[in-house]
Amino acid sequence: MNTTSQSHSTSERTALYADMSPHNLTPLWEVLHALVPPHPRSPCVPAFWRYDDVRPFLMRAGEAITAEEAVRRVLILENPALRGQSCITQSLYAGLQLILPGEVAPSHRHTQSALRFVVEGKGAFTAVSGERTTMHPGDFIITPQWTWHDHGSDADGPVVWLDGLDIPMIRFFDAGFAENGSAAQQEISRPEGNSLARFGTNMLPLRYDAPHGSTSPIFSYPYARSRDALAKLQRDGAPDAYDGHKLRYVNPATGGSPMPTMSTFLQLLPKGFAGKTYRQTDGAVFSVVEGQGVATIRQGETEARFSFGPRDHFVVPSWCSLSLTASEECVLFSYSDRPVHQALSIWREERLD
Ligand code: GTQ
Repeated sequence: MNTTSQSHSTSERTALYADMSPHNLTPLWEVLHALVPPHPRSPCVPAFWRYDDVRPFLMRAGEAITAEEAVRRVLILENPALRGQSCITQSLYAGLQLILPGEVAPSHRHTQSALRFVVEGKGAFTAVSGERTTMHPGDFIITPQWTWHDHGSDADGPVVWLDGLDIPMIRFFDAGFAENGSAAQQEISRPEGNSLARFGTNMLPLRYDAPHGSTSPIFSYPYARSRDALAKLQRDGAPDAYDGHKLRYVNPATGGSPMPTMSTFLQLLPKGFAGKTYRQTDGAVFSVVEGQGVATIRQGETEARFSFGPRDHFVVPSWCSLSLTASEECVLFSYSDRPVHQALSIWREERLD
């Protein structure tokens, strides 16, 4: 009896699905569990890019195409589970950009926000809204959305930086606009360091009028300053059991994240640090600046262990648990989509162990 009614309903359902499909109708009950999961199940996987493996391809790209022709000569760090989608998590983009001496990456602007984290070399510059910033390893530099920006290099060797953009988020909202500049390089109207003087000393101009909306007015957060702060924190107190000594970069005018869509962090793990395990809803991309350590990332039953050193990169997808250990004193930069989670009141963190 039961069997009969079940097979009857199965055939009835199959017919229903087939008949309504041409009308672009589909039954919720077949997908409800996946649509409203009990906890996040990211399709992204943890992944690791060793700089020694990546660098030769960057240098080959330098021979294969000029910065001018490429517009941006970048190798995208693609999540292995999302190949072809130009993203490292569902919401974030990451790439390594190469600029060679004398080259120009021409001026353009777009609604995507960008961060640069300098990985190798010094003496390249980026120009934003009429002001140049010279790049040094470990500097965190911002390109606010819809500002003209071009990159160039007076260096004597290659300069490589990590590009972090919110490209997948802007794509999700179908809100991407872009324009090319009329000249390859924008006109410089302010001396270098001007924005840091106006906004970067815990002071603001009297009649402060946020020049870039909710994005930080500071273009460059020099490594020397942030590194010095971490050294003093280490000297003065014990590290957090999960994060070591970890600071977040801020928009000095609001105390919020430097960009509306991305948070950025710098952390120091003391030599011998064995961090406890945590997970967060914001997936994060890490760039190693100094030291040697191991990132252990668990996703469901699968565990990945990445032994990292300077200039390596890795991604920790949403709700994967992470623990960090350091055999040498480490400094790690990272960025994530946390401000969006917080704006939507969906950010969660669990501190395990
Ligand atoms: O430097 O403007 O990696 O527009 C991807 C898109 C860099 C940039 C990227 C971009 C840029």
